[in-house]
Order: sequence, then C-alpha cells, then structure tokens
Amino acid sequence: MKTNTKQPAFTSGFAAIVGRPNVGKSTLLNALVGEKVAITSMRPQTTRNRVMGVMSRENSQIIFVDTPGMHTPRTKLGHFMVQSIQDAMEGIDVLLVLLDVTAIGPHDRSIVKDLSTRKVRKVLVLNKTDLVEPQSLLKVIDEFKEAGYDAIFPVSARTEDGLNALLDDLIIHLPQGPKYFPDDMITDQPERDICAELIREKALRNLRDEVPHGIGVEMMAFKKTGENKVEIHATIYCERDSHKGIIIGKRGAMLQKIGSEARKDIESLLGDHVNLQLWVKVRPDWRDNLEDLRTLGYRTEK
Ligand SMILES: Nc1nc2c(ncn2[C@@H]2O[C@H](COP(=O)(O)OP(=O)(O)OP(=O)(O)O)[C@@H](O)[C@H]2O)c(=O)[nH]1
Ligand SMILES: [Mg+2]
Repeated sequence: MKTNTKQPAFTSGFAAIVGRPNVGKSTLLNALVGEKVAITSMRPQTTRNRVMGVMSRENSQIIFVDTPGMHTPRTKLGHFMVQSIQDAMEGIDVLLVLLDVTAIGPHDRSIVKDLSTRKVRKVLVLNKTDLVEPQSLLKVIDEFKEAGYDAIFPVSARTEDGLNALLDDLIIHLPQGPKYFPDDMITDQPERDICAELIREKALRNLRDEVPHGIGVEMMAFKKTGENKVEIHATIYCERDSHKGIIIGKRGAMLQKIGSEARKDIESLLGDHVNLQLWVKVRPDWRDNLEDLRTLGYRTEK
C-alpha cells in the first residue's frame, strides 16, 4: 500500500489593508500578526508609513501591509502618505478594505466603490462589531453585499472576534508561493524606527486638538551601553512655540508622561533596560519641507 508523503505546497501572498483614517487598520494588523508592529491611536492619520506585518504558518505566509488612512492631502507629508497607500496596493494578492461599522459615511462609500474595480481579490472587512447590535450589522452587510467584493467579514480587531474566519478565508485563497520572510520575522521595520513610532504614539495619545498632527520624532542616538542596557535620545518636533509648551507641560509633566509610557513599551520590545531622553524642538511647517520630511524618515523612492 502506498502512503502519500507529499507535503502540501507552500502558499503565500501580500495583503494590503486600506480604508479611511481611524477605522482600525493598524489595530487589525497587530491582531492578525499577534504582535504590536504598528502604532494606534484615536487620532485620525496616526499611521504615516507603510508598515509590514508577517504572519507565518507551517504551510503558508501572509504579508499584511498597513497603510495610512485615505484622505485628501493638504501638506507634503499628506502627499507622501497618500502615495504610500498607492504603492502598497501594487503587486498584492488580496486587498482588505476596512470600514468602521459605527461610522460609515460618504467617504467610506466612495472608497468601497472606487476600489471595487481593482483586478485583485477584494475582501470587505467590517470592523468594530463589538460596538454595534447584530441588527445594525446585518443592515451594513446588506448595503454592501452587491458592492463587487469577493467576501465580506465582520470582525472586531479589538476583541479579535471574527479574525479566525477572516484568516482562514485569506489562507484558503493564497496562491502557491515562496516563504518571503523567515518565520521569526514579524515586520520590516528596524527596531530603531519602531521605538521612534512608540514615542510618537504616546505623544498622540496624550495630546489633543491640532498638536498631534504636527508631531514628528527623530532618533538622535540609539546605543547599547552595557549588558541589557540601551540609551536612547530622541527629539520630538512640533510646528509652533505654543505646541512646544503643551508637549512639555507644567514643570515638564507632559513630556515626562510621554517619556515614561514610551520607555515601558520600548523596554518590553527590546527586553532591555532603557534610558530614554527626550527633547522638544520647533520646526515651523516641517510637514511641508522635503528636507525635514526626509530627516524624519518620510522618504519617497520616486
Ligand atoms: N471598539 C473598538 N475599537 C477599535 C477597534 N479597532 C480599532 N479600534 C480603535 O479605533 C481607533 C483607531 O484605531 P487605529 O488602528 O489606529 O486606526 P487606523 O485605521 O490605523 O487609523 P490611521 O492610522 O489614522 O489611518 C483606536 O482608538 C483603536 O483602539 C475595534 O474592533 N473595536
Ligand atoms: Mg493606522
């Protein structure tokens, strides 16, 4: 009797996660990958760069690509962000279009319509289902079932409800392909960049109004100073003197809060004791200055 010892073929592919700001794209990426690789906050336009998260299984691998929220750009940084969404949608195997079921508006509807003609497998993901009654979720599904998508999945990136069904579907439809990244690689971002992002996240989460939009973080130093000891110096840029005062806070209280929250996350990421020093500097209109954008890591290849 013959036994079938043939291994199933390895399947792999790239999946871009797109949608308007704040729908939960980065939260979904982190939940799918099982690690925090992208920063998240309740402020729209938190994500500024493409961020890759790799999910590896025994016989398959999906490379998820998180993108900035789709919006009409008003600054050079905005143009860079919108361009990086376009770049992320090139050469992918599946497009995940994300909606926030608690707040579907005209912008979401036009995104869904515009992307429905893309020649790639398209999955509509209805996020934040933990916040709505089943009845109103059914209405949303009803509205979009003829929108030209290959599948619709209701999920909660926060509670992880529905994620297994989504993942199973994505895996089933993957084409045969190589293992693009080693099993232990979960993101393409260098540690130094993730640390800068974590500092920006804490600033976004603690600041309000227009201050968060003008925040940029530059790593000035990132060095090992002993066994399990890392020294990090970073500068937080903002666009106005009045913003600098807000970021520093009364007797430095705000900067201290941002610093201690960031340090905790960075320590658990690196597994090292971290000495984190933060400075705040004003760079007027840096979001419209190509040189400044490059310094802060927002580089266009073109
Ligand atoms: N209740 C609930 N909140 C969620 C869920 N997913 C994301 N959020 C929250 O929604 C907010 C935005 O999440 P992000 O993941 O930063 O959204 P994003 O789409 O990446 O936003 P941008 O990067 O600005 O485009 C955060 O406060 C998240 O905690 C969810 O499934 N349920
Ligand atoms: Mg994001």
